[in-house]
Amino acid sequence: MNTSSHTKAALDTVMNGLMSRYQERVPDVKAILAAMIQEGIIGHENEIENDHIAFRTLGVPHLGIASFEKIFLHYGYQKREYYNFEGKKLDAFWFSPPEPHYPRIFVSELRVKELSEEAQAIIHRYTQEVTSDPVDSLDLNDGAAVDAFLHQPLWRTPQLSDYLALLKESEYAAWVIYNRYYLNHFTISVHNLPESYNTVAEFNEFLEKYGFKLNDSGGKIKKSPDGGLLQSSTVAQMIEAAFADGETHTISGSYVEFAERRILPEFSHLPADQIQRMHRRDGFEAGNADKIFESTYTSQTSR
Ligand code: OOG
Ligand code: NI
Repeated sequence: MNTSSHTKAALDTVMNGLMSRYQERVPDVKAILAAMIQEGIIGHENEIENDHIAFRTLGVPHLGIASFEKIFLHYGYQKREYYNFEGKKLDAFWFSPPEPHYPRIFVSELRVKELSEEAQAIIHRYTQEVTSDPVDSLDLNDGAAVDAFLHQPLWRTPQLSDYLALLKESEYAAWVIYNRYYLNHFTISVHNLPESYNTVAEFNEFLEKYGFKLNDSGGKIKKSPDGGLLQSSTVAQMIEAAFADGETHTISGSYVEFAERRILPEFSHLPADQIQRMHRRDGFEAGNADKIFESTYTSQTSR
């Protein structure tokens, strides 16, 4: 095998590992796929196009995007635009995949230094256990090792009191201190689905008919100013979380997103059967993302 087939095999192992843990944690995934089959939208789960996946990180030494991105850059992903989320104190980038059948990746990072002294101290109590970049000691060509890394705790299980203190100041911080690198969401592309289901507006209607609860922050449909990217998402599923000292608490886990990428104006003359990914609106939109983050926030999960 040459280097590139090695890295592809490793990337496939990593993607499969991420998706299988995610499906176990988010029962909505299987339920949505089953509803799509029941409705006749797809014949089989493997027909789904995964628009992108997303991860959350903490901006502290040895962690954050600078560490996390090394994994996917190794597999041929390319770093693209930067996004700033002022109120949520987040930085983010998206990464385009080495081949069009792999999902894009959206990675965000909390600007920990902008939090209160108290919240910073809580975060550092955990993250200071990490004294060198953990990705540097991974063999990135060993997909199973990377899969294990992405699902292993990087720091000890938090105290419930620390989680609750963080939650008051930054819901994002609380989410990461417990969930770490767990896949935050995967995203079903709707624009290639059959007619009557190939817009976010119509797909939302189908989801609500089957009883799925959608994030309504800023409205159920998030639309980019250029009109090319429309997104919606479910409200995060709640998980029974085991904290230190045997305490348990119900907290936000992960969610599912839906994306419609419209054909760019310069390709609007192309016949429908010639339209490929490159002809559609790419990338992300800060205004949409700002509201999608709230899929795990108490304002949405407790509605
Ligand atoms: C990511 C929210 C943003 C998108 O597609 O714009 C996002 C998150 O909740 O971590 O997924
Ligand atoms: Ni997303």
